[in-house]
Amino acid sequence: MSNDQPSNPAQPDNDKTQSLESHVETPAGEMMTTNTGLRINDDQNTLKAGDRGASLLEDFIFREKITHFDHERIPERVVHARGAGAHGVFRVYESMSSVTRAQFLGDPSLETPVFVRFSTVAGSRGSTDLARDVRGFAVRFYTQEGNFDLVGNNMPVFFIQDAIKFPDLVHAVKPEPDNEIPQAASAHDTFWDFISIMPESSHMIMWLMSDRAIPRSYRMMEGFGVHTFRFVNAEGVASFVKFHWKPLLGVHSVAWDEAQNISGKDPDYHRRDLWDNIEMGNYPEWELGVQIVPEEDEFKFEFDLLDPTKIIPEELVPVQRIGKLTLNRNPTNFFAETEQVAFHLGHVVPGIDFTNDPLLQGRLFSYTDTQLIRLGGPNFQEIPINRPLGVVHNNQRDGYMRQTINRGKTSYNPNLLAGNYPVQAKASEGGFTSYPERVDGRKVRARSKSFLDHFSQARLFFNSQSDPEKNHMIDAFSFELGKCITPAIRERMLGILSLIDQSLAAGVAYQLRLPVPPDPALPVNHSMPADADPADYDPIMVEGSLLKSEALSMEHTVKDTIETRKIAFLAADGVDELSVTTVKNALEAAGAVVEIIAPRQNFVEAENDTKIAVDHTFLTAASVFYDAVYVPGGINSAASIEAEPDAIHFLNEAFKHCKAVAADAGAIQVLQATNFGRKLPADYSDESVLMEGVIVGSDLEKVASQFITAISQHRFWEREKPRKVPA
Ligand code: HDE
Repeated sequence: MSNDQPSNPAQPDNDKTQSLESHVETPAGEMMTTNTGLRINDDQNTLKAGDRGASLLEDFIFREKITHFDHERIPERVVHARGAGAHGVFRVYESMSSVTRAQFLGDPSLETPVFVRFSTVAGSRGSTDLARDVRGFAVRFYTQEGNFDLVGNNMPVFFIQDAIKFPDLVHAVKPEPDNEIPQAASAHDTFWDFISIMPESSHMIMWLMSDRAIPRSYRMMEGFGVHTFRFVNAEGVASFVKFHWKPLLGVHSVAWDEAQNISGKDPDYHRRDLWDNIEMGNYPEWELGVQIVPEEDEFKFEFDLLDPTKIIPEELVPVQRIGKLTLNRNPTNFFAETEQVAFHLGHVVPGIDFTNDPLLQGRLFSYTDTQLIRLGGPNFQEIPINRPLGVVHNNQRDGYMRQTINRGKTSYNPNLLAGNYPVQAKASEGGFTSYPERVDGRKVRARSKSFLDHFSQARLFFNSQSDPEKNHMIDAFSFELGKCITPAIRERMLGILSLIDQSLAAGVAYQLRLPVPPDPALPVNHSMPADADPADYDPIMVEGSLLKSEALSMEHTVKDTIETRKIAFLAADGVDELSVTTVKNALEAAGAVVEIIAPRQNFVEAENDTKIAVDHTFLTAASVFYDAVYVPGGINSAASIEAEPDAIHFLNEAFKHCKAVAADAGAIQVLQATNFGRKLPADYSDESVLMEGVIVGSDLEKVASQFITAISQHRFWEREKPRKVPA
């Protein structure tokens, strides 16, 4: 092993990435060796008896190489198999020591190294990034007090309330066991069969059928710890806490048709987007948010804080933004880091503790257990990416692939032979002590009555969506149920939907051409206790008084930046160079990334004979990879683009997917050749904004600035109103 070069020296180092360097192998300038360090003279031919064979068993070089190859694969994760990782750092803004004794949250001068892995849940390792699915958002903090893993998702609730149902849920959503179809998709019978008889999934299903399930980028997703955790301060005072990650670029999604297209054209879309942006120095950032509830307020809510199918609406307990996560370094090796990282929500530090959420409790068992089969034995914590920053001292010994060389004769405690070392740490010395929550009760297999309202928050979610978001959900349900082949499943699901919202059920029923289930005449407040007098009933959350939560709709997300957005310029020979550079410079100054798409590779020759580098052709690019499109002027270029069916399709598709489109007035003929520009007058006079999100003009500075405003809106969903825009 040698440790000369980090893979990308421009990306910052931290204590963890430096510690990984001692394990890095770099082949530059080195000779090839066997695993025992013997230099290899011929790696092209096996050892044979004569040049026509047979091969000799003696060939230890061949045997070593092939044997290693034969054993290269490890089992993929049973869920979250497909993922992408990155290194980074976290820093708290102000000390949180009043609520938690966790050191990394108590000291703003501390920069904590992190490793993050994003994932989809249902698909295999090689499946598409753009599946309609939950996204994993697992963050490891390498703190001075040990590793803390916040193993969350991009949705704040879960399908089930009790961990014992997890294998059933996963078996239902994974490809069906007889023919292993479909891959990375929930749109099939077994999933909806299960869901249609699991009303506790109702809230999560609303998130899954919303646009949150098809993010534009990992960099534009929220993250949630889901369960209620506990903070404990140095005085031993506890409070409940929900964790959030808020992306500084806002929360954005693609259109479903766009997602399906991307899945075919670039199944690595999210992985590539994360990698490329870190390489470009566009470091993704999130703020860590916490909702803190004092212990004494545990029962003040209409729902149970221990129920993982419930959120605490931000209107009831605001999210405090307490620190920032920045991802600033790509892994050196996918397998060594992203594949071998072993997250576990039982990896906590003093000051962070658990609650009795039955899903959380079950996860505490599952994560270590799964690493034993996935990584092959009990020493997986010694794999470089899993090691904590400090040295590990305990009496655990041996096992497959042991790396540590433990000095001394003792491997037990107490001992006198070695002075009783390693010695237990007092709480004041950083020793972890569990929060002494009082627990007593009978042994029962039961579900708490406080977990039984499955519909109020599902309804709150639907009510909180904008009209386009609601339409997308109706379409998503109609797609998914439309792919189910057993009619009874569709009918049962309509029954569930009608308990959530009658207009939702009616919209889906219309598309499935099934009767709308009868209006269940829902009570205003589902979970008001039976013995309560409605006049006096005044808990913190009454559904009637919290009909909508702004935080649940993506309509209210960050829409004032085009940073890192990808814009396609469609150009051909004869393009007006000024038109390209003026708009390109303006977009790049605002932080966007511009790529030139042309009929042929390499370059286009501008009107003024300069050569402009081409990034892609219509063969290798597609509109679905970009957030917006610009058509620069130049008579010959415009004529060539107009005559290029793939270019016209590019524009039609971008329009269909509600993206911003702009053109130099000199390229008006290109827009006139599209579905949406057909009605433009031939004698077009400079008007700038033609319709929402479509800009044409000859004042290039003005076009650029209007284009920037339009791109920052992300998508013009209004265009879908007449529904089904052709492309
Ligand atoms: Fe997981 N989950 N999970 N999960 N989960 C795994 O652990 C499990 C749940 C989550 O990038 C597995 O190392 C059970 C909720 C993420 O490596 C496994 C239950 C949430 C990742 C497992 C849940 C998650 C996993 C598979 C119900 C959001 C990927 C491989 C009680 C808060 C981590 C592995 C990575 C991975 C079990 C429910 C998030 C089998 C039993 C709720 C982000 O241990």
